[in-house]
Amino acid sequence: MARLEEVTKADGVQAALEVLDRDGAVIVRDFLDPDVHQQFSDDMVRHAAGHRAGSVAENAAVREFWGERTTRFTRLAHRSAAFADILTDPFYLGVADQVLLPMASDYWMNTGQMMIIGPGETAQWLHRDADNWPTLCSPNGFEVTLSCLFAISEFTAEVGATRVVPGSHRWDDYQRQAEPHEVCQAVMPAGAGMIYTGRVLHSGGANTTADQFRYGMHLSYVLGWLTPEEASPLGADWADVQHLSERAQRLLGWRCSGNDDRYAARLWTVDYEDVPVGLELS
Ligand SMILES: O=C(O)CCC(=O)C(=O)O
Ligand SMILES: [Fe+2]
Repeated sequence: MARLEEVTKADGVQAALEVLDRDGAVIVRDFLDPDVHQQFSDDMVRHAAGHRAGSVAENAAVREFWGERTTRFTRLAHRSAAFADILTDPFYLGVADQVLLPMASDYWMNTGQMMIIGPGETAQWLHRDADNWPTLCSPNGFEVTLSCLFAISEFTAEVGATRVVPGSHRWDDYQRQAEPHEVCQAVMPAGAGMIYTGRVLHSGGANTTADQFRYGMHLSYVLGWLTPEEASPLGADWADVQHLSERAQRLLGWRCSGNDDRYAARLWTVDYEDVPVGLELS
């Protein structure tokens, strides 16, 4: 069976980029700072109690993709003070800068989403996250999004560690189905994370345990000129973000894009000013 390669932060951003370029995914073993991890995990366990598994969407494909026994929720900057530290992790942003900045003057958060896979859940279908923007997901295309699945609890094969098809971002036929032997699982300890490109095939795994929950947190970025999955500034208030850096505010949609001296164009403005200026917040 295929295997995913691991790096540590000490190996450096370049080492992660090399594996990412070759395989489409790379595990960073020591991703989360232990204190941040503990605080975030405590907050998520508390919030999970208020959320049901499965979606109420009318669209059956959405309900299936979500997972009947999977609990998902977002608004993470509103729900945990520790989230901003993960959102602005220098190692993750270092990788994202290299992958996404060739195609845009900046990027913002696509979504920060808890994916808690419960006992009895079946495997999700293999997909590419860049299919959120279908015309931009093709073998000859460019990267529009970068994702990471953080293991908030340990990711074992039995509990539903993410399935990945290494190298599938480089296939010249995106209609091709993966063979079983091409699929591996991102088995990793709590605190680790798997960074993967928007063009690699992956999916949530099956949870075959009787009583264990897989706490995963998906955090992705998308080019600043594309619409993100999550309406982040509608879910995190100014009070949640006003103390954060401008970079974090931009990632969360509380600042406009295009603060690039080469261009006059700015997107996501209020009164054609930056968001806090237009709203007279700062
Ligand atoms: O839960 C996982 O491991 C991955 C889920 C996923 O890929 C998705 O919902 O887009
Ligand atoms: Fe996905």
